[in-house]
Amino acid sequence: MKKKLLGLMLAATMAVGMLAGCGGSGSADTAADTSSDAAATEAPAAEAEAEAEAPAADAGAASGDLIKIGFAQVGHESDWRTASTKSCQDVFSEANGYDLQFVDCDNDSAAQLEAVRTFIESGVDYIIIDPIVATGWDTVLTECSDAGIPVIVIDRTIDDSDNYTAWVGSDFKNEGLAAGEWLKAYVDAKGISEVNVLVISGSTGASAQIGRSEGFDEAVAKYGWNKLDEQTGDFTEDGGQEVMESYCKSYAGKFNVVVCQNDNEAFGAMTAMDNAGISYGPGNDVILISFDACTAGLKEVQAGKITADFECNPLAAPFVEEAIQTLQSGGSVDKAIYMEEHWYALPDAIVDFSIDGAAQSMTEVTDAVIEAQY
Ligand code: GZL
Repeated sequence: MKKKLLGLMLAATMAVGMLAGCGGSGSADTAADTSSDAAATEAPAAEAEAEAEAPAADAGAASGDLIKIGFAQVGHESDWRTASTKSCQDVFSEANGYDLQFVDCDNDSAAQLEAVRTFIESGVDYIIIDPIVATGWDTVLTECSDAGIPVIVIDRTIDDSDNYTAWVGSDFKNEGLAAGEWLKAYVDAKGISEVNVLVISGSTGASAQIGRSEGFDEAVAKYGWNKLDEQTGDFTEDGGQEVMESYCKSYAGKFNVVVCQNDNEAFGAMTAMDNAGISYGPGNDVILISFDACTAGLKEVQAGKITADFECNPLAAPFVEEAIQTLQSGGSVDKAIYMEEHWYALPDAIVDFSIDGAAQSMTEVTDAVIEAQY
């Protein structure tokens, strides 16, 4: 863990921000904004400017006082989320010079907007948001801007406004594309001609769900696979089990690939398939694909249950702190910083594949890799 974090922090200082299109249809549920003039706009994501000049941070924060941070976190739905929360709480500690106001929004978009407004009222120096859903943010971001409070978005994207200082996260569509292109290379290598796939997607309207679905669906269309169904498991183990139980009844004997959009859904799907007597993992009836690659997920790869796991890195906090320190010293920060991510499997499932012509490398899951994971 420490090695990986250090690597990321060094990478953070070298990270080259890319112009964020922060694409995504934003066509799903939107945050229910309670303010009177709220209107969840459906405008397509605006291109982010290259360099964002944040409103001047509170002078008081520069006087050696603790820097006051408000963090509105999605919830506590997954191992990934636990790691994300811990990373922020470890970095933004009082010992490091911060006063962190943390709110677990329990996957409730209205509560998340309310938390941000509470941060504004309490006069924090910075606001960090991991947006539960990608739209419905324009009004409250304007309120932050009017209050002169820089907002840093982490992990999931906001697709209906670019009125924030920076975003630190992952390219979710690329994760979906990686899973699709890997699956093509893998079934070809194994001589599997038919792909009948079931998808258990993440929380509807979350940019992680939108991007992963979009990327994987490109492979489905490109290779003419048969996608039997896609239902949301809400990024939870219970959700994954519930959907997989339904699938085992509706599609018994008709599927040979299951894609879960995070590890906790995969754990639930494994329970359901065990109960239904369906074998999965390398050399078995069903190819099980997952995302996140948390420690527990990699253990299931090593155990021969999950065939391939596509990482989404939760350790954004060091990148965010780097940005805040830059802003504190009057500097400007890149609009988008992308996290480093890897694709994991056992040797038997490590195959060569590329995304839009860019060759991809895969990482073998070993005890040492698991030990270093989050
Ligand atoms: C993705 C993150 C997702 C994870 C899930 O960046 O927002 O939310 O993939 C988590 O585990 O619930």
